[in-house]
Amino acid sequence: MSLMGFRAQGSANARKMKCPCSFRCFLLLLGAGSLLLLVHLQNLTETMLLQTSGGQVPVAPRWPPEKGAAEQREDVVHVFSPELILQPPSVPPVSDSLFSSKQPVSKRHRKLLLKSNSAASSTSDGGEEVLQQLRLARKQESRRRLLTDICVKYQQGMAEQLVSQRQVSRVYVEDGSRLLYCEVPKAGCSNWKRVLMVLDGSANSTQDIPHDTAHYSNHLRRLDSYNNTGIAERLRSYTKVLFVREPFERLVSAFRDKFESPNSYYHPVFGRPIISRYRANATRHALRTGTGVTFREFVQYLLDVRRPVGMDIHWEPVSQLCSPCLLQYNFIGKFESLEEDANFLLQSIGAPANLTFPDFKDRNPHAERTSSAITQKYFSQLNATERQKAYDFYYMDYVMFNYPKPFTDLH
Ligand SMILES: *[C@@H]1O[C@H](CO)[C@@H](O)[C@H](O)[C@H]1NC(C)=O
Ligand SMILES: *[C@@H]1O[C@H](CO)[C@@H](O)[C@H](O)[C@H]1NC(C)=O
Ligand SMILES: *[C@@H]1O[C@H](CO)[C@@H](O)[C@H](O)[C@H]1NC(C)=O
Ligand SMILES: *[C@@H]1O[C@H](CO)[C@@H](O)[C@H](O)[C@H]1NC(C)=O
Ligand SMILES: *[C@@H]1O[C@H](CO)[C@@H](O)[C@H](O)[C@H]1NC(C)=O
Ligand SMILES: *[C@H]1O[C@H](CO)[C@@H](O)[C@H](O)[C@H]1NC(C)=O
Repeated sequence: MSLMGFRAQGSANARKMKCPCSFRCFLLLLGAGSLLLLVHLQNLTETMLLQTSGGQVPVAPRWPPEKGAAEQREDVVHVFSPELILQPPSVPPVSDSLFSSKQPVSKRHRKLLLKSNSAASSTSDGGEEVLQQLRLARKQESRRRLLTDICVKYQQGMAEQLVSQRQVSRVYVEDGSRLLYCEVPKAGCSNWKRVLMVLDGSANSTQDIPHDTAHYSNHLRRLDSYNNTGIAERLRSYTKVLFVREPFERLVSAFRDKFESPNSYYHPVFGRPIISRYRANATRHALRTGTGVTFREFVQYLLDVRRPVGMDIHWEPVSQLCSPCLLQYNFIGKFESLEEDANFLLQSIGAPANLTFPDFKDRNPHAERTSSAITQKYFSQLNATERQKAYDFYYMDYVMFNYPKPFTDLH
């Protein structure tokens, strides 16, 4: 069962059975006045019935109906012709605190349902919120499906490989909320670390955590620090989360961050060899400090098969950094919709209601955030061949996460 979303345990009378309950498993109530419509999502009821009656674990059906993965438009809210089931969900009210470490996911989902339910029946805004949740759940489903399709196509057999410690070395663990987060630099990772620190109780609020504390205080444990049993168990049962960003934009963001402002590590370690290799008439000063690397020099380094200095996590493709085909993430968020995706995730895992995703810009807070216009400007310094090579370099990230070609002349 590779493509399942969030796993959850069955309810009271099926407690021992592990059920593949996913985001699709949301029982969501759509309310309009007194009319409550229970939307049947992806054989949801069937799943629930099996779950509560202790039946066989059903094979998760695919939704939406088969179609070329690339054609799927995740942004489109499908007008679903739901098989409406006019039957209230048989979920007991839950009274324990919204956030407790031992709580199975299904309970949280039920709470979400109850919350949505009461919201939906009292205000129309609540109904909109439910629709929004549905839309985001579908988006996740579509992202997971695309990733699986791409992995089957390009990296067949990958999922059967044994996971090595190196492959989980970027993954952070939050045992309390049973969360694994793969760190992708330049895609909101500092704020994610803050959130993880609040979740694990090492901070009260994301506001209290300065950038360096988020990155260098050793509060957060990485998955490779556990033994093989610990790794396997967590990979099997935790919610695995990945946040990605448009690859060229991520690259430009990394370049600006590391080379355009003073940096006592990147200038000497990367800047010096880059300038010395790719700049014909480098001054002594430039060679000594490694300061002033141009974007074009940086890209030349990136694309050089014999790089004078190694890779770095800030520009390493996500497809390598986080091994998405191997780890089969349950949740794929995007930097382009960071807050929306992140808050949806937080809500789904039952995070405290007052914990929302922060909006701190850590690096060079006065510099403009790298946008697609800024990215285009940087890439205009390259010629067509270089742009194509850079695209090829990030090709897997482009297709795995459904980003369109950034320039029309690319193939
Ligand atoms: C969180 O707040 C409480 C009460 O204000 C305080 O006692 C505790 O030390 C704080 N925890 C952290 C990690 O700052
Ligand atoms: C959220 O609520 C909890 C308890 O209700 C409190 O300890 C915590 O400080 C609050 N966090 C924020 C960011 O307000
Ligand atoms: C792995 O770690 C867990 C918890 O730290 C421990 O209980 C278990 O015995 C360890 N397993 C092996 C094979 O070392
Ligand atoms: C290097 O400097 C020399 C002399 O200043 C100049 O003629 C030459 O064009 C420069 N080469 C490059 C690649 O800038
Ligand atoms: C683009 O730049 C590279 C150097 O990075 C050069 O080798 C190549 O000839 C250029 N291509 C074109 C089409 O100008
Ligand atoms: C579940 O979904 C599958 C395929 O999507 C469909 O063939 C089947 O009839 C559905 N079952 C129910 C009970 O809706």
